[in-house]
Amino acid sequence: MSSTRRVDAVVVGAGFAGLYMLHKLRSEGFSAVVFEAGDDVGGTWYWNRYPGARCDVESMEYSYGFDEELEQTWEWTERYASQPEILRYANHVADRFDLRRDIQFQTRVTAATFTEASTTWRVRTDRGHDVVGQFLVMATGCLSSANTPEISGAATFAGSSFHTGTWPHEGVDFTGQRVGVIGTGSSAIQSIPIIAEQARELTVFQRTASFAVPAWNQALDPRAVKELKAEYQTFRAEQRQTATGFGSRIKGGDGSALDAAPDELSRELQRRWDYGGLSFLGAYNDLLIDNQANDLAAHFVRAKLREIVNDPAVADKLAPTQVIGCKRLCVDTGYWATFNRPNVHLVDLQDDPIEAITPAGIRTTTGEHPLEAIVYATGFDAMTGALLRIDITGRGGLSLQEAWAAGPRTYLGLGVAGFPNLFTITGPGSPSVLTNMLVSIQHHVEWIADCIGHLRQNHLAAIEATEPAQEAWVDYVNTVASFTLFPTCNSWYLGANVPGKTRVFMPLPGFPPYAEHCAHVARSGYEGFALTTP
Ligand code: NA7
Repeated sequence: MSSTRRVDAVVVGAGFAGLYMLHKLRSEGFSAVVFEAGDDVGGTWYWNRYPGARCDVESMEYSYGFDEELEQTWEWTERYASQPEILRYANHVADRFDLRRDIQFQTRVTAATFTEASTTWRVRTDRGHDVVGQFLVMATGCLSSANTPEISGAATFAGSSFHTGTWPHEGVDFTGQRVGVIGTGSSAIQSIPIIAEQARELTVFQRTASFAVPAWNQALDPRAVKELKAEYQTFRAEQRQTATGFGSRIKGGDGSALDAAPDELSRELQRRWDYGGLSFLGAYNDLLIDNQANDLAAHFVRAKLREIVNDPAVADKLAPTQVIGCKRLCVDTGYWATFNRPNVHLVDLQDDPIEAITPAGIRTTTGEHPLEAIVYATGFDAMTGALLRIDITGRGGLSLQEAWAAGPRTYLGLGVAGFPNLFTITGPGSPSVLTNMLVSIQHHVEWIADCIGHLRQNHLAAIEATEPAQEAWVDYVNTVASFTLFPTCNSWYLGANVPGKTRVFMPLPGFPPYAEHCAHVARSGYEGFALTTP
């Protein structure tokens, strides 16, 4: 099919970023069209339907704060919302603001080309759309391009294969099957306990052991919800004052772990463990900065692992050796205890690597593991994958692939030199995946809408990050990252999980100074950006 349309803005993606961007643009009087590859809204929560999929940020925090009636009327049922509930929320938002009429589903954007004469973007899709917009907003998500490793023989496997990030909508019944899970990141850690209950045998193929802290998920207490809703906006403001955009109500965390007496340290870590969730890493202010401090927390969690897992040899293999929090900390429900089940087996790929996938299963150096199903819980080409698979061409024919050949380069994680009027929501160089995504998304959408409003008000045609500002920003992000322990392991934050991807630390730690800087840039008339007249 073919259609031609002119709009103020083209938005790519109908996850939480795209939905709010569309609503915001429309409410400020701009016309917009959204293209979405899925057949409905929800982004990450549309695709990641694996068993046990759940957000690791608490539901009362992982929600939009831009509409009072929305936040007052929507009822979360659990401390950590499940994927189906979050998807229902996304659908509720789409219905409430009548968003679907401007979203083109089942449509993948294939190319976007900047036309200098008209300062517009021409966008093409796999269904033949040809749309011209003054602005192009990439709401493509940070974890939306599934990473399936190329393992020799994978195509010959006679059983069924699944990726956690593109799970079948109708679900999968593993009853009576021998199942292999490759990977031990968050998706694996959430799904393994549930698959283990169904499957006849479950073999977990672990390349790097992960740290996990308990979720202690439970039904929300209606009284506590009511109390929080009575001051929801104050709560949201507090969120924005935390480094990660969540966990503002958990007291403490100001001092150094190295200054704490041993019994005080174990009391505090135990308190955080009993509280549950990612706030464990907020126990002290140097856990992600100082190796020695980090060791104390890592040691505490490894000791918990040894209490939970009965077989010391299995516990040894499950014990992570990297810095805790260097890879995103997993939040689990019964993950390590699952290895006490007689039908669950662990293959440590460090000692016993995969040689090939065969028609009958997975062959490692010690032999074949017969399987009827393989689950790839192997993560994503994070932060840049979804952007780079679109053929984006900026000024002077420069492609984004060329511009980012040595790793992503942005100004504020919002704009890219050479690509005028293009915005990346939660792009590399912004706090994004190190924060509560809903806080970062809301911040970016509002900043972008203000920026576009500024251009309209001042009769400007284009905004583009300048090279020097971008250069300085990339240096700044690297410098901030270098003060942390994040660059010390092979995480997807660095692109290290995807063979051949340039190793660059992509997100920027610390939400409040970043948000303040973005506000300053806007107040100063968009310092670091070049603004041009028609
Ligand atoms: P992650 O966290 O990237 O985990 C992927 C896992 O898959 C991780 O254990 C990887 O090991 C493993 N992996 C990747 N490639 C291979 C190959 N080739 N062989 C064996 N094992 C492999 O993705 P998730 O989906 O679990 O979670 C993503 C985010 O979603 C998470 O952080 C939360 O924010 C929600 P590695 O560690 O690279 O050695």
